[in-house]
Amino acid sequence: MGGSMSSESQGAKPLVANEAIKSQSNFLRGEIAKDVADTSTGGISENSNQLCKFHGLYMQDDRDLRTELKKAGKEKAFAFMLRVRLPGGKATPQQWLVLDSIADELASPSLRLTTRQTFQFHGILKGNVKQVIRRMQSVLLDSIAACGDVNRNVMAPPNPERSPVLEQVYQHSRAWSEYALPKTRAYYEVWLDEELVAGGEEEPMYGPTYLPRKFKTGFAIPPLNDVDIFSQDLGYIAIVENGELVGYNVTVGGGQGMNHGNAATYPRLADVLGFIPADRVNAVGEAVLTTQRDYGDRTNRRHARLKYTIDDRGVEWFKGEVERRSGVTFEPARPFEFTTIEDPHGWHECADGTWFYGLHILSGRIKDVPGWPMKTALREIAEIHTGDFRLTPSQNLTISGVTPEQKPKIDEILARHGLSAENNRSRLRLNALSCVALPTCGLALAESERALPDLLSKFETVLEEAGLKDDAISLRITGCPNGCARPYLAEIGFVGRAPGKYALFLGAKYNGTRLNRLVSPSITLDDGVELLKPIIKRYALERKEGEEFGDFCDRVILPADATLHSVGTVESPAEPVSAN
Ligand code: SRM
Ligand code: SF4
Repeated sequence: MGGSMSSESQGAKPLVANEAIKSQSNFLRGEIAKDVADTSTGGISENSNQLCKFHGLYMQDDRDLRTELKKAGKEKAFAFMLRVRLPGGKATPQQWLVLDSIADELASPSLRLTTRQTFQFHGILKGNVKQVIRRMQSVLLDSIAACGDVNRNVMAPPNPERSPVLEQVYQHSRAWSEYALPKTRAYYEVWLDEELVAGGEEEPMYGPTYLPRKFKTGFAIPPLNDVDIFSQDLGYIAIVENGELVGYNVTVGGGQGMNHGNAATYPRLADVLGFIPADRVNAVGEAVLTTQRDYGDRTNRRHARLKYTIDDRGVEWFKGEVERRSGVTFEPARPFEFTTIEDPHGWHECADGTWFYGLHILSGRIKDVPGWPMKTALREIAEIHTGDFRLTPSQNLTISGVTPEQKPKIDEILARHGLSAENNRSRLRLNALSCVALPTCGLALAESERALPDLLSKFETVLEEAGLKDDAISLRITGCPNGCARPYLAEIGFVGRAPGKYALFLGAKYNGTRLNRLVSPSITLDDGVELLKPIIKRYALERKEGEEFGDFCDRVILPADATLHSVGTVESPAEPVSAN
């Protein structure tokens, strides 16, 4: 498969600026090395910033300090965010210790677990980036393709039961992650001082302009939909028959990002194309990826994701193209059922005699605060642990492969630092997700991670009053409509639109198979709680046997609500445009 774009798909419209940046970058090198060496500024040029994303690196600035620094006539407080590539969210204790030390010595002193099962560092000064990458490399970690217009961190069920099927699915996710990595040596040259490639480099799968936009893959094993498979550009749903993995149902065209008030952008659930044998994962993945490479819209980054390519051309056309390119004919999809998205918490014994411990971590933020030394506790665990760590798509952590001898020692550390109590929270809190947003995210329109604890406390009171203290309701909040915490798949979704203002969405299905709908286009969090109070009370009184909150809203509240708006019907204030 060659690396060229279909000119048919691009029409007569000019290509977006990112296309020239990519094609002129000599396979993602550009002027990054020069910009990083420039000590006259803490930042880098915009062109380099765009290219750095393919290396897992974003230039950011502390938005809390912007006004003050501007008044003082000073440069923005630039620092870098680095995202680790960690297929399936699996890290060794040795890797943990190195990442922990990087946070202490070379970045903001917290580790942030993301909604795609990896670590992010914030606050890395330009002069420290190389050192961070070197340290990661010393424990075989990198940040290649963690961001950028390529296949990103591949998600897979973290549930560490150590069953053969789980391990097989993990291995498939890893193999696809490796297979779809860019082949350029740019990362090694720029950050690890590898000798320059003298030319003749190629990107056999991507070509010189890579993909039109980011591309995301996930693997799920029913009945657990922890990876939100229908939000992925490409998904593999494991089909297990008689205890054996026989293959996958392939899904395509999921995505969350949209813009307020722009009906041409929308979250979308993936379509199921059909069943393939397990050994065809890479072949089908490559065909999906190259079809998107050739037909994705390179003239408009707001319309460049795979979901739009599929909606524009039709799913049957897409399926035919994938079959033609891969040589694989899809069989009819095999039956599957998802029941939940929830991570397991606490201790669980596995079939092989080991144990795992699921630890809730609010917003995935691991740091030490007075009286709550989570980071220290996890470092102590990493120092003695001989199994591994698994990061979950809900920003939680699993300590897995714990031997019966080690279990009491780990238990003691968890108890001594008060972490065992972390799992004794309301199920609302255990399930809640938030994106990073302020102060680091350049696209945030409102608070998210920093607003979540207070928002949850308010809802917990409402649930308690309604007698629903132990109900699992999914609540997700983001600082803008890009959807980094997958808010359109939450039963209650708050999506930032201006400082202190959010669009409120209700009615997604708890198992991640139905999107929610817009209920209020712009509301404060407090008003959102007030609006939901009577709805939650009604739910407590009127729900059918076993009916979940999202289903109740979908059945009872949404059609009857006169203020209901559908996605995209609301005028929006100006939003920063991401060239990500
Ligand atoms: Fe995201 C951009 C954080 C998962 C959709 N996302 C960003 C940036 C890099 C902002 C930027 O472009 O300048 C954010 C950095 C904030 C910071 O300070 O750290 C950011 N996204 C995150 C993370 C860290 C959220 C979190 O709190 O965990 C997640 C990192 C995942 C990872 O490890 O790779 C993260 N982002 C997601 C997801 C969820 C998912 O992939 O499962 C989505 C929705 C799914 C999807 O892609 O459709 C998501 N992020 C976006 C978008 C909108 C894309 C679109 O198609 O419209 C942007 C903006 C863009 O691309 O223009 C964005
Ligand atoms: Fe930033 Fe928006 Fe993503 Fe939140 S959803 S991290 S505010 S881009």
